[in-house]
Amino acid sequence: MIHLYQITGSSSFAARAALEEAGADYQVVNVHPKQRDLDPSFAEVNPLQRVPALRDGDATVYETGAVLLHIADRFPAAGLIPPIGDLRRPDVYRWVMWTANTLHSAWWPLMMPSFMTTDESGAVGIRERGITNMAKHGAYLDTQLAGKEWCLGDQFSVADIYLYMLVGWQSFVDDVQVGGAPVQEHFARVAARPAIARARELDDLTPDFQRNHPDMRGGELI
Ligand SMILES: N[C@@H](CCC(=O)N[C@@H](CS)C(=O)NCC(=O)O)C(=O)O
Repeated sequence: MIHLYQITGSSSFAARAALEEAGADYQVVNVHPKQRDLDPSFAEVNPLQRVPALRDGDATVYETGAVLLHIADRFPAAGLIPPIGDLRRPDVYRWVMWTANTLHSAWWPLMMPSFMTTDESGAVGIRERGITNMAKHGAYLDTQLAGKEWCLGDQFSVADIYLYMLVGWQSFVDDVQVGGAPVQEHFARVAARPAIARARELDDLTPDFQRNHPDMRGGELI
């Protein structure tokens, strides 16, 4: 049995969405964001105590990109990554690595600028630079997605799920949209998939990614 350690509406959404796409049999373990030590098994699965974290039998995996690639390999029939030897497979690696290294981390200066400096007055500049960088990433993504249905072209993959989640985070931040029409249309296409809609419902997210109950995380009031 697969156990997904999650905080609803956080990075773990991508893992849950991939498990839903795969039709996997899995159980969630809700982590309370302010009491991460409540369940000692969480630190056994991820010593960094961050979600998503997955226990799959004797294996453990954490880091969103790694969890997504593991799920894609674990459920080959779902076609969430081309098979080994298929020349489109490295495209998934590239997409997932770029998304993790660049897009995922590009949100922190926008969402939590004060965590990135000890100088209170520096937070404004960090956020402004974050907005400029996000505009560059959006422009790059527009070029990569123009004329394509999915990141790989005609095949849906875990790369689409990861990108979808991180574009959805635009709803957490005022006056920021990731990319133009190619990115936003890709977001809408992924959003319309039944498994993705189900994952949103399970995570209690609205279609534009807002939390229905912002005070309810990990199944508990915070
Ligand atoms: N690089 C990590 C980042 C994971 C991460 O920061 N997760 C956040 C949720 S978005 C978390 O676990 N926060 C829990 C907390 O800070 O209490 C990944 O991609 O999995």
